[in-house]
Amino acid sequence: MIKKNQTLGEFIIGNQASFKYSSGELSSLLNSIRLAAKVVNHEVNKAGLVDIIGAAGDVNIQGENQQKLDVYANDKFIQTLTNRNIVCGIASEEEDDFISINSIDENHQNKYIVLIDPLDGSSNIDVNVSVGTIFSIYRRVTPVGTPVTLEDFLQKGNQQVAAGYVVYGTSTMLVYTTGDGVNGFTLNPAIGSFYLSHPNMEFPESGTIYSVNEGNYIHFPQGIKNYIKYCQKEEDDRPYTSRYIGSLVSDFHRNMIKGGIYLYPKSSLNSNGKLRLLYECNPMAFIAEQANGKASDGFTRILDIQPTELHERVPFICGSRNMVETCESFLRNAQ
Ligand code: AHM
Ligand code: MG
Repeated sequence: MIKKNQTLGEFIIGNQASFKYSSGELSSLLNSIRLAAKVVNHEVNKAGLVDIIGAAGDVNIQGENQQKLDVYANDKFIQTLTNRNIVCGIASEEEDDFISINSIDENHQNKYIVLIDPLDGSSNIDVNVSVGTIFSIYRRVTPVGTPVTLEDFLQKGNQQVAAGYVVYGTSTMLVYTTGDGVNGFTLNPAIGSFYLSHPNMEFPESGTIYSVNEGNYIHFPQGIKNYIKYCQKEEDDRPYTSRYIGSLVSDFHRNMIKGGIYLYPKSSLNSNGKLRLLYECNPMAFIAEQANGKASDGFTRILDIQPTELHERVPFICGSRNMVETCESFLRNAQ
C-alpha cells in the first residue's frame, strides 16, 4: 500500500507480505542495499573535494588510503551485503569472478544472490555529473547447503526477484521493483532517510527524447542509423530531442519520467555494444517492464536472453514502449 511520507524502511516492511516468499530475508537484503547506498552517497558527494582530501592512491590525514570511488563503492556494497548474512553469493562488475559468501554463511543456508554495478558511469565523477548504482537480486538455483556455482549467476533476467538503482544526482534517489511496479525514494540528506517521492513510476507510452552516443554513428548498423534519422525528421511530433548524459542510470531515469528511448547498439567497434547483460541490462530491463516500458537487444526481449558468461555484453534498447517498438521495426526492416 502506498502511504504519503513513507520512508523506504517502512515501505519495505509494509510490502513484505505481498512478496511471494515473504520470510523477511528479501526485506533485510533491500535494507542492506539502502544502507550501503547512503554510505556511498556520502562519499560520492565529497568527490569534488579531491584536492583537499587527496586523490585516489594518496594517504589521507587519518593515514587511510584514498580509494577510487568505484572501488570504494564496490567494497561498501560487498561488505554490507556480507555482514548482514542474507546472501550466499555476489557478482560485481568490478570483480573478475563471483564471490561465494563462505566466511559467514558457512553452511550455505542463504538463498539470495546479488549482482551489482557498484558505480556505473564512474568516468562522470571527475566532472560532477550524476552516477549510479545498479543491483539485481535472484534466488539461487543450486540446492541450499552447497556452495554457490556459476549456474546461480547465469540465470535469465526474467528470474529476477528484485532490481533497482540508486542515482546520485541533484538529489539522491533509490528506485526499485520486486515485480509489483516501480517506486522511487528520495534521500533527505539532513535526516539520512529515503522517502517515497515517486510512487508507481511509469514510462509514458511514447516520448520525444532519444539518448545515444551519436559519436559512434558511422559505426552503427544501418537499422539504427535509419532510426536516428527518423528521430531527427520534421514530421508529426518529431524531431525528437537528443539527450545523452553517458550515465545509464541518469539517462534511464530521465527517460522514464519524461518519455524517451536509450540506445547502446552494437557497432563495428563493439560487436555486442558496451553494456553488461547481468549488471546493467537485466536490472534496467526488469525495472523498465515493471514501469510499462520495454527493453530489447533490437530483436529479443532482454529478460529472455540466456547468459553464458558473467561479464557478457549485449546491445541495449530501452524505454517508452512505442519508441522501442519503432526502433525494433527499423532494425528488422534493415535486415
Ligand atoms: P561503465 O560501467 O564503465 O561506467 O560503462 C557504462 C556506461 C553507461 O552508464 C553509459 O550509458 C555508457 O557507459 C556510456 O558509454 P559511452 O561513453 O561509450 O557513450
Ligand atoms: Mg557499468
